[in-house]
Amino acid sequence: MKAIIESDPSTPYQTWAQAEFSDLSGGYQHPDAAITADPDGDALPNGIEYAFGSDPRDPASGRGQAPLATANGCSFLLPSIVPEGILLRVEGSDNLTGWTTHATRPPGGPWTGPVVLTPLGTQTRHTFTDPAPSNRRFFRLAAEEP
Ligand SMILES: [Ca+2]
Repeated sequence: MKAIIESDPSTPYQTWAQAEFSDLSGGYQHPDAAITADPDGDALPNGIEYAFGSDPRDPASGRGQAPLATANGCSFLLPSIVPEGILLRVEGSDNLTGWTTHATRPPGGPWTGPVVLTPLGTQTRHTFTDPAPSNRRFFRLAAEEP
């Protein structure tokens, strides 16, 4: 016997996921609706799709968010308005296994360090200097529900 427990979404992310994945069994509770899932395979997890307002089921909708290397660091396209209930982090690594948080933006708050993000022109692309430069560095933008 299999029991299906349904409940209403209770967070802003869950409400968004329910709308995006309502056709799947369980809606926002379906594995494809998880904040770290990437059902369209575009390498942007649902939390980032939510933050940028892109379509989590259309791999063409989220183009342009990839970090770009600069001389001493990296630049990111960041959402100008972060939706409710999501925390964003810019993270760096030299081995893809251990990640260090460089900057954090809580819901409704500004970006905080230790690394300073500097807006470039449009206010959506930000650049920063790598605090631990080496021959090989990786950066990512992560999203989670706080
Ligand atoms: Ca995706």
